[in-house]
Amino acid sequence: MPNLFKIDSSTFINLTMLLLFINKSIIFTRKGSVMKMKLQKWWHDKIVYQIYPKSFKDNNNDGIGDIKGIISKLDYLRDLGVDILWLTPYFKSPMEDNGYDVADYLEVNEMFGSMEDILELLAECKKRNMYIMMDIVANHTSSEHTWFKESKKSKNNPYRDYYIWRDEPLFDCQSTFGGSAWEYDEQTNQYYFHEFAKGQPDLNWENPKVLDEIAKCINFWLDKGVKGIRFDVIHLIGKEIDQNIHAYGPTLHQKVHELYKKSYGNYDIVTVGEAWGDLAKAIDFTDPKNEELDMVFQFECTSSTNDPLRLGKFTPRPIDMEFVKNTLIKYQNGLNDRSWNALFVENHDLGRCINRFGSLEFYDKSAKAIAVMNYFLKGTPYIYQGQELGMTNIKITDINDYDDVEVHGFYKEYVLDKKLLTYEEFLDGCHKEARDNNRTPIQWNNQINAGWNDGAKPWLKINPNYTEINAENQINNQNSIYSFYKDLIALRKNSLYCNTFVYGKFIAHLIERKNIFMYTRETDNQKILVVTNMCGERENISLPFEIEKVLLSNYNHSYNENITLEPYEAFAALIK
Ligand code: TEU
Ligand code: CA
Repeated sequence: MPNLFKIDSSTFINLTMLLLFINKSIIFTRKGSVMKMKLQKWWHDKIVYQIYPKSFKDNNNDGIGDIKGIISKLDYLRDLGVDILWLTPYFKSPMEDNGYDVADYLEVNEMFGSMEDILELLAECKKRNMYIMMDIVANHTSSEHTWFKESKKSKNNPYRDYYIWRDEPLFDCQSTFGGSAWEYDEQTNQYYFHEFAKGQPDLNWENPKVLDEIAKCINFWLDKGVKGIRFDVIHLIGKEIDQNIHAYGPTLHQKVHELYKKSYGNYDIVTVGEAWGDLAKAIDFTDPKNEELDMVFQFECTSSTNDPLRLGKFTPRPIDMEFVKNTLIKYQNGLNDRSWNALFVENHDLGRCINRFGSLEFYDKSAKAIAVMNYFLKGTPYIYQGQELGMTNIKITDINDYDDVEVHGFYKEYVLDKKLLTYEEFLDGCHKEARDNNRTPIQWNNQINAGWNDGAKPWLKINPNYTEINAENQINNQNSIYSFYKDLIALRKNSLYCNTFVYGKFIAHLIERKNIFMYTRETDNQKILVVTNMCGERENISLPFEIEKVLLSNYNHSYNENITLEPYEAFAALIK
């Protein structure tokens, strides 16, 4: 009688391959005679959209955005084509830093709604094949967190070592938001350390209990169906305060790996770290064999307008697009085949990309060119709310109309205390770089309060240009920035080209041309060319390729070998 359970080795290999194909976790490509394995993840072809809940949509008309507001716009987001919604912290918080001061990781911020609302959001996302990415602040909590309230009580309190307490301020450390990073506390006659605002005491990661607590908080949400995590300032958790080491402390990677093991490594989710550093550090974090993070945000491009020789972001300098190009190329080549890039030009801490990377003179073309340049690179595209509408920086002329703790911290330090900048100079810097530029309410239509709510005073001013720049205006206009983003996403996901956009090799061309960013994405059987003129002048180029078909363009041109590119002209094309 034949043994039904006995299979020969080749059948076994075929079955295994079949299973792996079905599972979509591994693909095989032939390179010469060698079989090469590549790991495929469910999120590799997905687009992330960042939501700042306080500003996205105010459903109950109390002047603050909310979760119900997000739910009401899910179809808008689905139509745009995005898959993963990264929500900045929606946890209980006194909002000194708009939620990055967490008072309880397991509770929903009442301003935004309830636990039921979050569960409803998760369920509504699921119906639309969309996912939620949460934002975990592991470096610090709010001073309103029970851990800190306990910690403050006495030197013997079991929570004392959850935070960093010293008898004296060390090394004259400055807070990221201006002023000293040490705050005196009368009750126990010691100082606690806060890298950010006073209300954001740093957790003491040298205490192993801290890691266990954070792991528990993460698992709580992953068990509810959250599918991604963005880690706030994760490069800071290994700090050695007594040696004045803040970023990339000696135990950082060991801690992140341990967190992976105790929490998210046991779930099939996607992770991205906010990690200010360089390419080598990005590789350490994201090399899959290290089991830490899937990708990190690199800030070399977005922070290049901050003048380090003067007062950083409050004395901005013009963007150097050649530097941006070379930096993008460096990360594409550096992470290629090893780990994964996070592609972004905006977030809730930056000004709008048209103001920073593009040109108001060529408003429409530069908005589209920035998208082409960035989102056909290899990696995961992140779009920040309103970016797809071409929202711009807001002109604020009264310091009191800014909300951000960072603006007020540096206003006090640079203008009032040290008199390094005049009021006008400071406001000028804010107009270019302040975080509030990206936090103004989303402009949904040209009605009262831009359709963001029904007329209650918004927590932050609405950009008066909402009468022109708003979603309703753009959704049915084929030439709008919104439609361009939608077309771009659809193209990236088109089954004919998707594999090339997601996995194709990145190769830069015409690198020596200052204002031109030209690259190809290549697989064994397909090549796609991406060309961007990154400046407001005409540029002539000779194409080293033959174009088969233009796939997306911000001008209606047909292209042959010699091209005169208009200011901010950008296109993607299939080439032979
Ligand atoms: O930001 C970290 C950070 O160092 C900067 O982005 C900072 O916000 C500042 O703009 C530099 O000039 C993260 C969050 O993204 C930010 O919103 C929080 O305020 C901060 O951490 C503290 O949690
Ligand atoms: Ca509200």
